[in-house]
Amino acid sequence: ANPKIGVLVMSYGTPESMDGIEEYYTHIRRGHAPTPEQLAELTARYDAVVGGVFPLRENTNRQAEGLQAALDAAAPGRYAVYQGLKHARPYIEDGVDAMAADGVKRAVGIVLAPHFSTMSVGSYMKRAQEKAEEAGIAFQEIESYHLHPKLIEALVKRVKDAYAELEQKTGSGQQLKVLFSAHSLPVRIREIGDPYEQQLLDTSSVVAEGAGVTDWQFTWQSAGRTREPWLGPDILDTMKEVAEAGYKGVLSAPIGFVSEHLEVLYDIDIEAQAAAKELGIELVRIDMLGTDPLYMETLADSVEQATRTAF
Ligand code: FEC
Repeated sequence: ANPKIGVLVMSYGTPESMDGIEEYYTHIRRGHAPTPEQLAELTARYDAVVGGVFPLRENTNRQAEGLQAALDAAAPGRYAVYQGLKHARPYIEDGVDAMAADGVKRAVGIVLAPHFSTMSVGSYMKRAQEKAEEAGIAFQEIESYHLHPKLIEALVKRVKDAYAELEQKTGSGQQLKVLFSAHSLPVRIREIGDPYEQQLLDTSSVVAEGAGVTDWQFTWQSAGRTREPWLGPDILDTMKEVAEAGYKGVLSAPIGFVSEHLEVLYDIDIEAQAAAKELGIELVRIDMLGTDPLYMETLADSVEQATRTAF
C-alpha cells in the first residue's frame, strides 16, 4: 500500500475546447442534452470571454499544484494531490481511480469552493465517497472552510484594495455599496435546512468587518434559467435598486468563487459591468483568490486538520 495520503482536489470543471461545450452542458443537465438555442446561448457566453481558452482548467491546475507545494512545505512527502472535476474530465471518479491505481488507502477530499451546500459540495463528496468505497479507500470529507482565518485575511485585503480603487474612480465622498455574491441555487435548498446561505452571510459579515466596510449587502448571481424559483435577489436587480437609491459605485465581491471563470468573467465583468454603465454607476470587482498563498495555506491547513481527525 501507498503510505501517502491522497488529496482529491475537486472543482466544477470546464470544457476542453469549444467542441466540448455540448457534452459538458449535457453533463450539467444530468444527461439531458440542451436545446440548440440553449447551446448557442452558452457558446456565445464562452465566445465572449474565452476565445478558445477555458481559464477554469488552467486555474484549477495551478491551484492543485499550489496545494501540493503548500502541503509539501508543511509535511514533506506525506500527501499526494489528485484532481477530480464535477462536469468534465478528469471526472471525480477518474481522480479516485488514479489514487487507487497508485495504491493509496487513505484520502481527504476538498472542493475549490469554500461554502457547503448539499447541491454543490455535498454532491461532489457523495460521488467521491461512493467511488472511494468501491476502491477500498478510506475517505474523509472537508465540508467547508468559509471562515478560515487565512481565507478571511485574503478576502479582506482584496476588498480593501478594490474599495480604494472604486473610491478613486467615483471621487471621494460618494455613497458606495459592497455587494458580496455567490452562485444562486433553487429555493428548495431551504426546505432541507441547507447551510449555504448562512455560511455565505457569515463570510460576508466577517470580511466586511475586517475591511472596515459598513455599507454592504449579500446578493445572488448566475441563477439557472429553469422553471423553479431560485434564490434572489439577483445582482442585476440589486444594482438597479442601489443606483436608484443614489449610490455612485458598487464593489463586487463574488466570495462564492475562488478563481476567474465564466461566472465571474461573463456574469460580473461583462453582464454586470454593462448594467453598471447603463445605470451610470461604477463597478469594480475584487481580484479572485487564484493561487494566493493565504488561500493555498487555507486548503493545506484544512487537509491537515481532516487528516488528524480521520487517520
Ligand atoms: O468557467 C467555466 O467553464 C465554468 C464556470 C462555472 C462555475 C460554476 C459553479 C457553480 N455552479 C453551481 C450550480 C449550478 C446549478 C446549475 C448550474 C449550471 C451551470 C451551467 C454552466 C455553469 N453552471 Fe454552475 N458553474 C459554472 C458554469 N450551475 C455553464 C449551465 C448553463 C447555465 O445554466 O448557465 C443548473 C443545473 C441544472 O440545470 O440542473 C444548480 C454552483 C456553483 C459554485 C460552487 C462550485 O464551484 O461548485 C453552486 C465555476
